[in-house]
Amino acid sequence: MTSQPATAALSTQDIQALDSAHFMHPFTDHGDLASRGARVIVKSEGIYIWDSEGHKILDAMSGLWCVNAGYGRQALAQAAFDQMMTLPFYNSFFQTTNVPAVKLATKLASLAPRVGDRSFEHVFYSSSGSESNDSNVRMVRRYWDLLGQPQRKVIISRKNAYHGSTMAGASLGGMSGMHAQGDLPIPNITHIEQPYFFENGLPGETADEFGLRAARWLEDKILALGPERVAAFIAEPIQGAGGVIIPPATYWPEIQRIVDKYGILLISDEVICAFGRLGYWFAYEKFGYKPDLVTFAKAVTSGYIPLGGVLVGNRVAKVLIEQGGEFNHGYTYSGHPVACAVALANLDLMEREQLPERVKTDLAPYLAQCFEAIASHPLVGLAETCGFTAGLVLVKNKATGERFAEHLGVGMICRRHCFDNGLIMRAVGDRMIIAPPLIMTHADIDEMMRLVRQALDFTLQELTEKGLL
Ligand code: PXG
Repeated sequence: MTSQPATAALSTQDIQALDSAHFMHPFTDHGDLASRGARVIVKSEGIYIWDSEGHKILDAMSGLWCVNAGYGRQALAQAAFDQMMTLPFYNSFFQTTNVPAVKLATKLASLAPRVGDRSFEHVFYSSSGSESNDSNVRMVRRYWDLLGQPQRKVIISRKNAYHGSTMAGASLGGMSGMHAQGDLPIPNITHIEQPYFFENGLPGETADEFGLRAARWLEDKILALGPERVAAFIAEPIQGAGGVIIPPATYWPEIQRIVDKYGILLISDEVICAFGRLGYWFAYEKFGYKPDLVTFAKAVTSGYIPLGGVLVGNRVAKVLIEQGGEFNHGYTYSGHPVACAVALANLDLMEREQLPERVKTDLAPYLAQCFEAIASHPLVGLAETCGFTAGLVLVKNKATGERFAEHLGVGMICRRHCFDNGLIMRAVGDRMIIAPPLIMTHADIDEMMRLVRQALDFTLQELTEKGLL
């Protein structure tokens, strides 16, 4: 294809052809993409995006779990513009700093609630969730080295967790498909089963009993490894990319008991769950546990510009700062002034509009009510919500809970009907999930649920016609 001036108007087909020829997408089968052509997203406003053919689509995934403040927020664009004209970049390596990075670290420290003996006065910056988790591995290992326990190397995570796509991030994550490519996990990372009651609960077992049993897999693993070798446990408050897996109420308190008993560090990966998604600035507050390190990214800027980082709790910060000397780790863009300025504007907007509070008192209860109603749909075997995110499981037989065969790709069929009818919903296997912008009104939620129900009806119709039910 001949190259065109950047300003030339391109047809959808032109863009798709150039896309296929030059752009390697993340997590994408390019043979598949070339045959159907990528959907070209061209603009956005509020809770909607539009494609190049003019279709209006309700974005019930907030971009990719990040546009919490919704699209088209002028204050965020203005903050980026102003900061770019003042100081677009300067590094923070060599005894220099910048005002937005300082203000943001101060702001995040003020938003992160103190729990028990844990407080968060320090922030380490990166540009993504993956990088932040790499930083966590470095900080955790450095911490134990400084305390004279260099044998404490192993980080325990969970199967079906998502902690990013770098070597360390993908290793910490528990996605078997990712481990299968690239010799992962890297050494000294191991996984326990996830707390997914619907799949792993025993007949007759209550959710609370299962929550305790699932947490004790951590203790079993610590004992099998030898507690003196275990450095940290990392987990998402609820698993996002894994399919909105919500642990039973007994899970987190028991995890806390176990990490306390063996003195191991607790990393709360809140890349998805922080900044209002579960009705709190940080989700550890909702579940009442005491992390030492908190990973953040995504909604800290509502996704308008890349920024990530780690809230470093006093236990770790004290050792790294007071005993560590130079920490030989950092990124060019650690504390990027434009990203930090956008984050400040975003947090200010979220505070003014009381988005976390709104989720807790209004949006979450309303969404829960809507998902209770959709649970009666013949294809739905389970419908559950947590804060302003939700998942439903598509089943073949509602009475018995029998699942569809994996190769049928029923989740993808449902996702196609969503997309074709103006709704973005993610499919994780046969679990359909949403995480909509936190600015929705009840009328927006009603419209979203109408589209969800329609997609389920179309899926049911297609499966019936194909004789798959
Ligand atoms: N931790 C968690 C909990 C995440 O959800 C990351 C770390 C990595 O962040 P970066 O910014 O490096 O991508 C994530 C990212 C999905 C999906 O399909 C989810 C994520 C990324 C891509 C796809 O749901 N979460």
